[in-house]
Amino acid sequence: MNNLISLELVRMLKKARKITVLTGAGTSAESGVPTFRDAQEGIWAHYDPQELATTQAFRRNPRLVWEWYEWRRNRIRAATPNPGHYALAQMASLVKNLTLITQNVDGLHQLAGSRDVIELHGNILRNKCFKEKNIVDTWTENGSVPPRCPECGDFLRPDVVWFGETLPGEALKLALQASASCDVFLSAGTSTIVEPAASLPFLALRSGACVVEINPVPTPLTMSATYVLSGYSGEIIPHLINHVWGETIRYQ
Ligand code: BJW
Repeated sequence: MNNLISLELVRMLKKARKITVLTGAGTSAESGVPTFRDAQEGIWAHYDPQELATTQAFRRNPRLVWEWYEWRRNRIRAATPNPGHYALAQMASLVKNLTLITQNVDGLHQLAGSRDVIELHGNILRNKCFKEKNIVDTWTENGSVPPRCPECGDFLRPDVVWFGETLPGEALKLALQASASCDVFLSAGTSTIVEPAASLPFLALRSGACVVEINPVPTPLTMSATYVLSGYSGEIIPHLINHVWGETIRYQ
């Protein structure tokens, strides 16, 4: 894999003062969490997003949506971080200023030790009130599926961002700032299709950053990226840490 990483890229990463990383479902694929759009294994190969990941779908059939999320949560609770997650957590200690933005809702970056992760699409392990949107940690089980908000009695729903919903304002603001002000932007394991996250690497490019894509498959970013490292993030990111900073991965 050495020949994948050019000397120029090594120099660029070594001298970078500010690195911004955007991750997507592909970075958790090696932990056994299914991606969304991969043809065989992707979630949308088996389920229709319009039936499950919109407020309209929840209104139509809250029980179906809740149970689908429960099934996914159980898979995610059983998953553990992979070497790519650990390598990104370690990168934060090697770079002066590293911002980690994720579209993932699985919390695996945090489990690997990353701090201050910007979660653009929320977190599947949290719940909020469908009506009031406040986070709800505990409720009484009375047989209702989905369970009810202890404050207002409306349904609870997962604290994730569905299609057509706006992203958490502060997270998006920080992500835009970090993308517009970095020297190097790493885009790992995302199809670069879902907006507004998909615009972040292009914002970085326009702002003069070097953009590195890590993905086994070409995406709408590939033609514009400064460097493309074609392969799995769980292999490439640990290799970068080793090759650029001379460190081996610590598994916490
Ligand atoms: C590996 C690998 C390995 C595999 N290593 N790589 C402008 C234009 C057009 C449309 C819009 C627009 N602005 C807004 C929209 C509408 C919409 C949108 O973008 N639609 C597109 C489909 C076109 N966006 C929204 O609705 C967003 N809201 C918004 O913008 O509000 C304002 C607004 C609303 C309406 C109109 C206009 C403005 C909200 C988006 C919310 C996304 N939610 C989801 C579900 C989260 C909850 C849940 O988990 O159920 O988020 S959808 C899903 O996609 C999930 C992901 O975070 C997101 C991105 O997916 P990701 O991470 O890229 O995964 P995949 O599967 O697509 O790709 C995996 C990649 O990994 C692949 O490339 C593999 O090759 C690779 N890979 N193994 C490295 N080992």
